[in-house]
Amino acid sequence: MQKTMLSTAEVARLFNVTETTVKRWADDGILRCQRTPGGHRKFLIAQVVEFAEVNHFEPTGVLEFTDSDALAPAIHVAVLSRDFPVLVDAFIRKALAQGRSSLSTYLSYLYAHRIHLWEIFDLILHPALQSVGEMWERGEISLTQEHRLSYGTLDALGRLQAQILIKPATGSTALCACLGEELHEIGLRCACSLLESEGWSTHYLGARVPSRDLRAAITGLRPEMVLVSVTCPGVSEDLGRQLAELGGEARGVGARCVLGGRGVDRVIAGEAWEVLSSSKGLLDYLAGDSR
Ligand code: B12
Repeated sequence: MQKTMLSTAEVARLFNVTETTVKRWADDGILRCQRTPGGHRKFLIAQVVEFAEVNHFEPTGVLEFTDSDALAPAIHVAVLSRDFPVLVDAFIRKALAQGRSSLSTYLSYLYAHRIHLWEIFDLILHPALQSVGEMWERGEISLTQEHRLSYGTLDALGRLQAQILIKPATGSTALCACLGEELHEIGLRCACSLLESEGWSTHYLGARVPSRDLRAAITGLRPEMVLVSVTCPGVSEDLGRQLAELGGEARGVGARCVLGGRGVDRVIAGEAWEVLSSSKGLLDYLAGDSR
C-alpha cells in the first residue's frame, strides 16, 4: 500500500531530531499535522515538505522503506548525497523487478527527502527512461518490459501528484497536449505536474491530439498557456505548420505557447513558441513571470 503519511518517529528520523521536538513543532503549529482517532500525530508528506521549505530545514536523516528492499542501503546513502546515477539505477531496477506500487512508493520517498519535483523529472525519470530505451534497442529487455515501465511511470506520476505540495492558486490555466501521432506523453505529464505544483490549474489532453481539436480547445478553454511536447516530430505530418497555426490561435486568446521534449531541436516552431528542453527550464520560465 502506498505510504502517504509519516509518523512522529519518522519525521524525527528524517530531520535527525527527537520525537519531543517534532511534537513541539506540531503543537506550536510550525509543522501541520493530522490526528488519528487515538490522538497520534500523523504528517502528510506535503506538510513535511512545506515545513522544510518554509523553515529552510533540510532532511539530514533517512526513512526506512516499509517493505524489505535489497536496494535500501544504497538508496539511503544516495538520497543524502544526492547521488543521482544511483537513484536512476534504483528506479530502473524497481521498475523492472518490482510491482507498480513500488515505483510510486519510491517517488514519494524521494520527494519526502526533498528531492525536488524538477529533479525527479529531469535527473531521474529522463535518464532512467533513456537507459531503458537503450536497453530495449540492445535487446536486453523485452517490449512488454519497456511498456510496463512506461505505464508504471505514468501511474507513479499520477500517485505522486496527490502527495505534492501545491502553491497557492495563481488563477492561471494551462492546456497540455501531444500533437498528431505523438505517443510519448511522459514528459508532458511532468510539465503538467510541475505547473500544478506552482499553483496553475491544468487541462491535460495527453497523447495523439489532432491539431484542429487542440485549436478548438484553445478557443473554448481560453488558457493562459498552451504546452506541447514533441519527442518524434517525424510521426506527425507537417508539424511546423500545425504549430504555427496553433501559435496564431493561442495569441488570439492571449495565451503563451511553450514547446518542450527531446524532439524540439528537429522542429521549426515559429516565433509564437518558447522552446524549453526541461522541467527546470519550465520552472525558470515561470519564475521569470513572478520577478
Ligand atoms: C517510453 C517510450 C515510448 C513509449 C511511450 C509511452 C508513453 N505513454 O509516453 C511507447 C512504447 C508508446 C513508444 C513508442 C515509440 N517510440 Co519511443 N520511447 C520511449 C522512451 C523509452 C522513453 C521516453 C520517455 O518517456 N522519457 C521520459 C521523459 C521524462 O523524458 P522526456 O520525454 O525527454 O521529457 C523530459 C524533457 O524532454 C522535458 N519535456 C518533455 N516534454 C516537455 C514539454 C514541455 C512543455 C517542457 C517545458 C518540457 C518537456 O522534460 C522532461 C523531464 O526531463 C524513449 C527513449 C529515450 N531515449 O527517450 C523512446 C524513444 C523516444 N522512442 C522512439 C521511437 C522511435 C518510438 C517508436 C517510433 C517506435 C516504433 N518503431 O514503433 C514508437 C512510436 C511513437 C509515436 N508514434 O509517437 C525513439 C525516438 C528516436 C527519434 N530520434 O525520434 C526513442 C528515443 C528510442 C530510441 N532510442 O530509438 N516509445
